[in-house]
Amino acid sequence: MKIFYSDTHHHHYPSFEVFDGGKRVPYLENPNRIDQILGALQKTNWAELTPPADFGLDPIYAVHDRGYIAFLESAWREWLALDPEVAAAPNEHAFLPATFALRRTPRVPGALLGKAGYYMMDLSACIVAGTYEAILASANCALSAAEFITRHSSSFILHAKRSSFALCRPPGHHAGKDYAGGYCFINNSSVAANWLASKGKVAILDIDYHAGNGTQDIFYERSDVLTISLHGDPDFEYPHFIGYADETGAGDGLGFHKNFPMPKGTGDEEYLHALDEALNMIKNFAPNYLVMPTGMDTFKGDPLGTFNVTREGFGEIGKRIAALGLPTVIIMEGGYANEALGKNVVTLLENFK
Ligand code: SP5
Ligand code: ZN
Repeated sequence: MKIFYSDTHHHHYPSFEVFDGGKRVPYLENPNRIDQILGALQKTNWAELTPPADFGLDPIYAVHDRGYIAFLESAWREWLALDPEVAAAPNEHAFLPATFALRRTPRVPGALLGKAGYYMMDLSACIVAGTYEAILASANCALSAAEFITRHSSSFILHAKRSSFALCRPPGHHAGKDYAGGYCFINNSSVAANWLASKGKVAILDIDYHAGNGTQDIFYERSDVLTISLHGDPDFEYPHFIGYADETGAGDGLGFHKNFPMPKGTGDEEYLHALDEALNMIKNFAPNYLVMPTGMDTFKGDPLGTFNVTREGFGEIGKRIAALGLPTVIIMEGGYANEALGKNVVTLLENFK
Protein backbone atom coordinates (compact mmCIF):
# COMPACT_ATOMS: atom_id res chain seq x y z
CA MET A 1 0.00 0.00 0.00
CA LYS A 2 1.24 3.47 -0.94
CA ILE A 3 1.74 5.73 2.06
CA PHE A 4 2.50 9.39 1.49
CA TYR A 5 4.61 10.87 4.25
CA SER A 6 6.97 13.78 4.87
CA ASP A 7 9.34 14.35 7.82
CA THR A 8 8.56 18.07 7.60
CA HIS A 9 5.86 17.71 10.29
CA HIS A 10 8.64 17.70 12.91
CA HIS A 11 9.08 21.44 12.29
CA HIS A 12 5.59 22.07 13.70
CA TYR A 13 5.93 21.43 17.41
CA PRO A 14 4.41 24.11 19.66
CA SER A 15 5.47 23.59 23.28
CA PHE A 16 1.95 24.09 24.67
CA GLU A 17 -1.74 24.53 23.98
CA VAL A 18 -4.48 26.05 26.14
CA PHE A 19 -7.23 23.78 27.46
CA ASP A 20 -10.61 24.80 28.81
CA GLY A 21 -10.16 26.72 32.04
CA GLY A 22 -7.09 28.43 30.61
CA LYS A 23 -4.92 25.45 31.49
CA ARG A 24 -1.59 25.53 29.67
CA VAL A 25 -0.69 21.92 28.82
CA PRO A 26 1.97 20.22 26.64
CA TYR A 27 0.88 20.13 22.97
CA LEU A 28 -1.08 16.87 22.60
CA GLU A 29 -0.93 16.91 18.81
CA ASN A 30 2.81 16.18 18.85
CA PRO A 31 5.32 14.70 16.35
CA ASN A 32 5.58 11.51 18.42
CA ARG A 33 2.05 10.56 17.26
CA ILE A 34 3.22 10.23 13.69
CA ASP A 35 6.58 8.70 14.66
CA GLN A 36 4.64 5.92 16.43
CA ILE A 37 2.49 5.25 13.37
CA LEU A 38 5.50 5.34 11.06
CA GLY A 39 7.35 2.84 13.30
CA ALA A 40 4.43 0.40 13.18
CA LEU A 41 4.06 0.74 9.40
CA GLN A 42 7.78 0.09 8.88
CA LYS A 43 7.37 -3.25 10.67
CA THR A 44 4.84 -4.47 8.08
CA ASN A 45 5.81 -5.96 4.73
CA TRP A 46 3.23 -3.96 2.76
CA ALA A 47 3.79 -0.28 3.63
CA GLU A 48 5.43 1.55 0.71
CA LEU A 49 6.51 4.94 2.05
CA THR A 50 6.63 7.66 -0.59
CA PRO A 51 7.40 11.39 -0.28
CA PRO A 52 4.60 13.69 -1.49
CA ALA A 53 4.73 15.65 -4.75
CA ASP A 54 4.39 19.44 -4.64
CA PHE A 55 0.97 20.50 -5.96
CA GLY A 56 1.53 24.21 -5.37
CA LEU A 57 -1.08 26.52 -3.87
CA ASP A 58 -3.84 26.29 -6.49
CA PRO A 59 -5.60 23.20 -5.06
CA ILE A 60 -5.41 24.86 -1.62
CA TYR A 61 -6.88 28.15 -2.89
CA ALA A 62 -9.68 26.10 -4.47
CA VAL A 63 -10.88 25.38 -0.90
CA HIS A 64 -9.38 28.10 1.32
CA ASP A 65 -9.55 31.91 1.39
CA ARG A 66 -6.39 33.63 0.09
CA GLY A 67 -6.27 36.15 2.95
CA TYR A 68 -6.40 33.26 5.42
CA ILE A 69 -3.53 31.39 3.74
CA ALA A 70 -1.48 34.63 3.61
CA PHE A 71 -2.09 35.03 7.36
CA LEU A 72 -0.83 31.48 8.04
CA GLU A 73 2.23 32.14 5.91
CA SER A 74 3.33 35.34 7.63
CA ALA A 75 1.88 35.23 11.19
CA TRP A 76 4.95 33.83 12.95
CA ARG A 77 7.40 36.17 11.22
CA GLU A 78 5.20 39.19 11.91
CA TRP A 79 4.78 38.28 15.56
CA LEU A 80 8.50 37.73 16.00
CA ALA A 81 9.10 41.22 14.61
CA LEU A 82 6.46 42.75 16.92
CA ASP A 83 7.48 41.22 20.23
CA PRO A 84 11.10 41.28 21.49
CA GLU A 85 10.20 38.79 24.24
CA VAL A 86 9.26 36.22 21.59
CA ALA A 87 12.36 36.95 19.55
CA ALA A 88 14.51 36.36 22.67
CA ALA A 89 13.08 32.86 23.31
CA PRO A 90 11.10 31.70 20.25
CA ASN A 91 10.91 28.04 21.33
CA GLU A 92 8.96 28.89 24.47
CA HIS A 93 6.31 30.76 22.52
CA ALA A 94 3.52 29.91 20.15
CA PHE A 95 1.36 32.41 18.33
CA LEU A 96 -2.25 32.55 19.56
CA PRO A 97 -4.86 35.30 19.92
CA ALA A 98 -6.90 35.90 23.07
CA THR A 99 -9.71 37.89 21.43
CA PHE A 100 -12.08 36.29 18.93
CA ALA A 101 -14.47 37.57 16.26
CA LEU A 102 -17.97 37.84 17.64
CA ARG A 103 -20.48 35.91 15.47
CA ARG A 104 -18.15 36.43 12.49
CA THR A 105 -18.31 40.15 11.88
CA PRO A 106 -17.39 40.59 8.19
CA ARG A 107 -14.45 42.98 8.73
CA VAL A 108 -10.93 41.51 8.70
CA PRO A 109 -8.87 43.77 11.00
CA GLY A 110 -5.45 45.07 10.03
CA ALA A 111 -3.61 44.17 13.24
CA LEU A 112 -1.90 40.79 13.45
CA LEU A 113 -3.75 39.79 16.63
CA GLY A 114 -7.03 41.01 15.14
CA LYS A 115 -6.45 38.79 12.12
CA ALA A 116 -5.64 35.89 14.44
CA GLY A 117 -8.92 36.33 16.32
CA TYR A 118 -10.72 36.42 12.98
CA TYR A 119 -8.99 33.39 11.43
CA MET A 120 -8.81 31.13 14.52
CA MET A 121 -11.65 29.40 16.36
CA ASP A 122 -9.82 28.29 19.52
CA LEU A 123 -6.51 28.10 21.40
CA SER A 124 -5.13 24.86 19.98
CA ALA A 125 -4.04 25.77 16.44
CA CYS A 126 -0.75 27.24 17.68
CA ILE A 127 1.58 28.72 15.07
CA VAL A 128 5.37 28.37 15.43
CA ALA A 129 8.32 28.87 13.09
CA GLY A 130 7.86 25.60 11.15
CA THR A 131 4.06 25.54 11.00
CA TYR A 132 3.50 26.86 7.49
CA GLU A 133 6.05 24.52 5.95
CA ALA A 134 4.49 21.56 7.81
CA ILE A 135 0.90 22.35 6.78
CA LEU A 136 1.89 22.57 3.10
CA ALA A 137 3.69 19.21 3.31
CA SER A 138 0.66 17.72 5.05
CA ALA A 139 -1.72 18.97 2.31
CA ASN A 140 0.67 17.64 -0.35
CA CYS A 141 0.54 14.17 1.28
CA ALA A 142 -3.28 14.21 0.98
CA LEU A 143 -3.18 15.45 -2.62
CA SER A 144 -0.52 12.87 -3.60
CA ALA A 145 -2.62 10.09 -2.08
CA ALA A 146 -5.68 11.35 -3.99
CA GLU A 147 -3.78 11.55 -7.25
CA PHE A 148 -2.47 8.03 -6.75
CA ILE A 149 -5.95 6.48 -6.61
CA THR A 150 -7.04 8.26 -9.81
CA ARG A 151 -4.10 6.71 -11.64
CA HIS A 152 -4.80 3.26 -10.25
CA SER A 153 -8.54 3.07 -9.79
CA SER A 154 -9.59 1.03 -12.83
CA SER A 155 -11.70 -1.83 -11.53
CA PHE A 156 -9.40 -4.25 -13.40
CA ILE A 157 -6.61 -3.32 -11.05
CA LEU A 158 -5.95 -5.26 -7.87
CA HIS A 159 -7.66 -3.92 -4.76
CA ALA A 160 -4.18 -3.33 -3.31
CA LYS A 161 -3.63 -0.55 -5.82
CA ARG A 162 -7.00 1.13 -5.33
CA SER A 163 -6.42 2.75 -1.95
CA SER A 164 -3.75 4.93 -0.43
CA PHE A 165 -2.89 6.43 2.94
CA ALA A 166 -1.83 10.02 3.63
CA LEU A 167 0.08 10.10 6.92
CA CYS A 168 -0.80 13.76 7.47
CA ARG A 169 0.31 16.00 10.32
CA PRO A 170 -0.96 18.58 11.19
CA PRO A 171 -4.48 17.18 10.82
CA GLY A 172 -7.14 19.11 8.89
CA HIS A 173 -10.83 18.40 9.46
CA HIS A 174 -11.52 21.25 11.92
CA ALA A 175 -10.13 23.87 9.51
CA GLY A 176 -12.75 25.74 7.48
CA LYS A 177 -12.48 27.89 4.38
CA ASP A 178 -11.01 30.75 6.42
CA TYR A 179 -10.33 29.48 9.91
CA ALA A 180 -7.93 27.27 11.89
CA GLY A 181 -8.79 25.31 15.04
CA GLY A 182 -8.53 21.94 16.77
CA TYR A 183 -4.85 21.53 15.72
CA CYS A 184 -5.89 22.04 12.06
CA PHE A 185 -4.85 24.71 9.53
CA ILE A 186 -5.41 23.42 6.01
CA ASN A 187 -8.27 20.97 5.60
CA ASN A 188 -6.24 18.19 3.96
CA SER A 189 -9.22 15.89 3.40
CA SER A 190 -11.30 18.68 1.84
CA VAL A 191 -8.45 19.80 -0.41
CA ALA A 192 -8.01 16.18 -1.59
CA ALA A 193 -11.76 15.64 -1.99
CA ASN A 194 -12.23 18.89 -3.92
CA TRP A 195 -9.35 17.92 -6.20
CA LEU A 196 -10.97 14.49 -6.78
CA ALA A 197 -14.37 16.11 -7.39
CA SER A 198 -13.16 17.36 -10.78
CA LYS A 199 -12.67 13.70 -11.79
CA GLY A 200 -15.82 12.11 -10.34
CA LYS A 201 -18.35 11.94 -7.51
CA VAL A 202 -16.79 11.96 -4.05
CA ALA A 203 -18.03 10.82 -0.64
CA ILE A 204 -16.24 11.86 2.56
CA LEU A 205 -16.62 9.59 5.58
CA ASP A 206 -15.09 11.18 8.69
CA ILE A 207 -14.39 8.67 11.47
CA ASP A 208 -12.36 10.96 13.77
CA TYR A 209 -13.87 11.19 17.29
CA HIS A 210 -14.59 14.91 16.81
CA ALA A 211 -17.15 16.36 14.41
CA GLY A 212 -15.55 17.36 11.09
CA ASN A 213 -16.83 20.93 11.30
CA GLY A 214 -14.45 22.38 8.71
CA THR A 215 -15.33 19.76 6.12
CA GLN A 216 -19.05 20.21 6.88
CA ASP A 217 -18.74 23.99 6.33
CA ILE A 218 -16.71 23.68 3.12
CA PHE A 219 -19.11 21.32 1.31
CA TYR A 220 -22.39 22.31 3.01
CA GLU A 221 -24.00 23.75 -0.12
CA ARG A 222 -22.61 21.22 -2.61
CA SER A 223 -24.35 18.12 -3.95
CA ASP A 224 -21.33 16.69 -5.78
CA VAL A 225 -19.56 15.78 -2.54
CA LEU A 226 -21.47 13.79 0.09
CA THR A 227 -20.09 14.47 3.58
CA ILE A 228 -20.72 12.21 6.59
CA SER A 229 -19.24 12.46 10.09
CA LEU A 230 -19.51 10.05 13.04
CA HIS A 231 -18.51 11.69 16.34
CA GLY A 232 -19.01 12.58 19.97
CA ASP A 233 -22.20 14.65 20.32
CA PRO A 234 -21.23 18.35 20.13
CA ASP A 235 -23.84 18.99 22.81
CA PHE A 236 -21.13 17.81 25.27
CA GLU A 237 -18.00 17.63 23.08
CA TYR A 238 -15.69 19.88 21.04
CA PRO A 239 -16.34 21.59 18.57
CA HIS A 240 -19.62 22.37 20.43
CA PHE A 241 -21.25 24.63 17.85
CA ILE A 242 -21.57 22.31 14.87
CA GLY A 243 -22.04 18.60 14.15
CA TYR A 244 -25.68 18.15 15.21
CA ALA A 245 -28.05 15.62 13.65
CA ASP A 246 -30.40 18.25 12.19
CA GLU A 247 -27.62 19.80 10.05
CA THR A 248 -28.19 18.11 6.69
CA GLY A 249 -26.85 20.60 4.10
CA ALA A 250 -28.32 23.73 2.49
CA GLY A 251 -29.26 24.96 -0.99
CA ASP A 252 -28.02 22.51 -3.63
CA GLY A 253 -26.34 20.59 -0.83
CA LEU A 254 -29.53 19.86 1.10
CA GLY A 255 -29.54 16.15 1.91
CA PHE A 256 -25.83 15.77 1.10
CA HIS A 257 -24.51 16.13 4.65
CA LYS A 258 -25.09 13.78 7.56
CA ASN A 259 -23.95 13.86 11.18
CA PHE A 260 -24.02 10.91 13.56
CA PRO A 261 -23.58 12.46 17.04
CA MET A 262 -23.07 9.70 19.62
CA PRO A 263 -23.04 9.60 23.44
CA LYS A 264 -20.14 9.16 25.86
CA GLY A 265 -19.22 5.51 26.29
CA THR A 266 -20.06 4.52 22.69
CA GLY A 267 -18.50 1.08 22.08
CA ASP A 268 -17.86 -1.14 19.03
CA GLU A 269 -21.43 -2.36 18.70
CA GLU A 270 -23.14 1.04 18.78
CA TYR A 271 -20.44 2.55 16.59
CA LEU A 272 -20.73 -0.17 13.96
CA HIS A 273 -24.50 0.25 13.95
CA ALA A 274 -24.15 3.95 12.99
CA LEU A 275 -21.38 3.09 10.53
CA ASP A 276 -23.67 0.66 8.69
CA GLU A 277 -26.22 3.43 8.23
CA ALA A 278 -23.48 5.74 6.89
CA LEU A 279 -22.26 3.03 4.50
CA ASN A 280 -25.79 2.58 3.13
CA MET A 281 -25.96 6.32 2.39
CA ILE A 282 -22.65 6.07 0.53
CA LYS A 283 -23.90 3.08 -1.51
CA ASN A 284 -27.00 5.03 -2.52
CA PHE A 285 -24.90 8.05 -3.50
CA ALA A 286 -22.70 5.75 -5.64
CA PRO A 287 -19.49 7.83 -5.61
CA ASN A 288 -16.42 7.19 -7.75
CA TYR A 289 -14.07 7.95 -4.86
CA LEU A 290 -14.11 7.75 -1.08
CA VAL A 291 -12.11 10.12 1.14
CA MET A 292 -11.76 8.97 4.74
CA PRO A 293 -10.58 11.47 7.37
CA THR A 294 -9.45 9.00 10.00
CA GLY A 295 -8.89 9.69 13.69
CA MET A 296 -7.96 7.08 16.26
CA ASP A 297 -9.36 9.19 19.10
CA THR A 298 -12.49 6.98 19.28
CA PHE A 299 -10.16 4.46 20.99
CA LYS A 300 -10.91 3.31 24.54
CA GLY A 301 -7.84 4.90 26.12
CA ASP A 302 -7.69 8.18 24.19
CA PRO A 303 -7.02 11.23 26.42
CA LEU A 304 -9.33 13.47 24.32
CA GLY A 305 -12.08 10.92 23.67
CA THR A 306 -14.99 9.37 25.58
CA PHE A 307 -15.70 6.40 23.29
CA ASN A 308 -14.70 2.77 23.90
CA VAL A 309 -13.83 1.54 20.42
CA THR A 310 -11.34 -1.36 20.66
CA ARG A 311 -8.51 -2.48 18.38
CA GLU A 312 -10.77 -5.29 17.11
CA GLY A 313 -13.37 -2.58 16.51
CA PHE A 314 -10.94 -0.72 14.21
CA GLY A 315 -10.41 -3.99 12.32
CA GLU A 316 -14.15 -4.39 11.78
CA ILE A 317 -14.65 -0.69 10.90
CA GLY A 318 -11.95 -0.99 8.22
CA LYS A 319 -13.39 -4.25 6.92
CA ARG A 320 -16.88 -2.82 6.46
CA ILE A 321 -15.65 0.35 4.76
CA ALA A 322 -13.27 -1.58 2.47
CA ALA A 323 -16.21 -3.82 1.49
CA LEU A 324 -17.65 -0.84 -0.43
CA GLY A 325 -14.91 -1.66 -2.95
CA LEU A 326 -14.29 2.03 -3.70
CA PRO A 327 -10.94 3.64 -4.51
CA THR A 328 -10.27 5.15 -1.10
CA VAL A 329 -7.93 7.82 0.23
CA ILE A 330 -7.40 7.38 3.96
CA ILE A 331 -6.20 10.60 5.57
CA MET A 332 -4.75 10.86 9.09
CA GLU A 333 -6.57 13.20 11.46
CA GLY A 334 -6.53 12.85 15.28
CA GLY A 335 -5.68 10.18 17.85
CA TYR A 336 -3.70 10.92 21.02
CA ALA A 337 -3.13 7.59 22.80
CA ASN A 338 0.34 7.58 21.24
CA GLU A 339 1.50 4.11 22.36
CA ALA A 340 -1.58 2.48 20.82
CA LEU A 341 -1.68 4.57 17.64
CA GLY A 342 0.67 2.46 15.52
CA LYS A 343 -1.13 -0.83 16.03
CA ASN A 344 -4.56 0.77 15.69
CA VAL A 345 -3.71 2.41 12.37
CA VAL A 346 -2.11 -0.78 11.01
CA THR A 347 -5.17 -2.81 12.07
CA LEU A 348 -7.48 -0.46 10.19
CA LEU A 349 -5.27 -0.16 7.09
CA GLU A 350 -4.75 -3.90 6.70
CA ASN A 351 -8.23 -4.09 5.21
CA PHE A 352 -7.23 -1.82 2.31
CA LYS A 353 -3.84 -3.25 1.36
C1 SP5 B 1 -7.85 16.67 14.93
C2 SP5 B 1 -8.44 16.57 16.30
O1 SP5 B 1 -8.69 15.46 16.79
N1 SP5 B 1 -8.59 17.69 17.00
C3 SP5 B 1 -9.14 17.68 18.30
C4 SP5 B 1 -9.11 19.00 18.96
C5 SP5 B 1 -9.76 18.93 20.29
N2 SP5 B 1 -9.50 20.06 21.11
C6 SP5 B 1 -10.40 20.14 22.22
C7 SP5 B 1 -9.73 19.87 23.49
C8 SP5 B 1 -10.72 19.74 24.60
C9 SP5 B 1 -9.99 19.39 25.82
N3 SP5 B 1 -10.77 18.66 26.74
C10 SP5 B 1 -9.92 18.02 27.71
C11 SP5 B 1 -10.53 16.78 28.26
C12 SP5 B 1 -9.47 16.04 29.03
N4 SP5 B 1 -10.02 14.86 29.61
ZN1 ZN C 1 -10.33 14.25 16.81
